[in-house]
Amino acid sequence: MTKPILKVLAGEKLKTPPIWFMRQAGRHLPEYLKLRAEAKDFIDFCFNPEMAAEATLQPIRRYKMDAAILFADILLIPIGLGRDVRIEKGIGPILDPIKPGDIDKLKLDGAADRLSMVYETVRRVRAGLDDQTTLIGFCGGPWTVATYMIEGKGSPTKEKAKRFGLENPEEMQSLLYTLADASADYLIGQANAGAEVLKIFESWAEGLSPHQFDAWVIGPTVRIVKRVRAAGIKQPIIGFPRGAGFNLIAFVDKSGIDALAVGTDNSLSAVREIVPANMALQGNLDPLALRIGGDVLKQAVEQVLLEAKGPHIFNLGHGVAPDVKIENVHAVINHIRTGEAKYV
Ligand code: 1CP
Repeated sequence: MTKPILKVLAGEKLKTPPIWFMRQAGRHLPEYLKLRAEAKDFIDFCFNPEMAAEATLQPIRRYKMDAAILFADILLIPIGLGRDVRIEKGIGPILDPIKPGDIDKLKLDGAADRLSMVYETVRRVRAGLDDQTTLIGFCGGPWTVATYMIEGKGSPTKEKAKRFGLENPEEMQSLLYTLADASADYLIGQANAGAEVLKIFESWAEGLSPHQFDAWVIGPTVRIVKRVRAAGIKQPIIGFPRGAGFNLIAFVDKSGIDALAVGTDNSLSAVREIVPANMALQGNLDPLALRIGGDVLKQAVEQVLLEAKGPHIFNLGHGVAPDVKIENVHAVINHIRTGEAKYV
């Protein structure tokens, strides 16, 4: 095993941590915006293996990141299940809000097969990577995907989704388990096509009571991990329950994930205390520091390096924002790889 990310995920602490950034592909890159202008819409872009593979590889060429993250979206799964999803410029995702009575009508049978264009993207990306760069496939956490399906759009409070779960607990479980099964099959498809690591983005795990977190986040995650393992898939799985707070302890204990991506709201050294010895941690530079640059960024990077004891993959605590300057990304990478901190 020579790829640095795979070594870290196997429990090795490297002198220089490997690096990749969530949302490293996409809107902060001029080459992405140019390519994106050629597609009819964002969903078409995701389903076009040539374009999606190119977008995946763009940050690898520009930054020599240690991992490529498949260019796709967590909201392809609802499409596989037969729901409409649009991504509107300046607004974000728009879906037809799902009602309790619609859940039985979701088309679980064949859901992951309807996303097979994504597996073709995975094959193309793998063929374009060298022997040091790892390809990460992913799905959304069922709760996070369900919030978009129920609310019909991004929501700061997720109140509608929480009400849905509290007022219709059985339908909620059925929705989350349907999403878990489709997502597991989708991850299996990606792994079989060449994804070397799998990640579950539970981006909206914040603000749940321990009971809600157990039912809506941990239960469905366990279901995904079990189904993926039952299919003989050995790829390490990174969990990212962003904003989980104290619920992180139960998540690490019960979910079955192999590594943990840590958000900006936790300290890596505190999280290290609650994970099994040698569990890889990924994170957790503040995305705002990457936007600001200069001394703020330099100090934030040094803080992360100081706190990351044990196996560590350097990343952000959340995604790269569209207004991030390319030279700031270069400065971070240079600082970590050469020890030279040239921030402007
Ligand atoms: O027009 C465009 O270019 C659309 C913008 C965009 C992009 C570039 C969307 C719509 N999705 C993506 C790509 C994407 N999404 C990737 C691959 C690129 C990479 O990481 O380098 C990945 C892994 C995602 C996953 C994703 N989509 C998440 C989980 C990760 C996270 O950042 O929390 C979530 C929550 C989404 C939903 C989504 N998709 C798109 C938007 C604008 C949103 C809403 C995000 C929000 O509500 O803040």
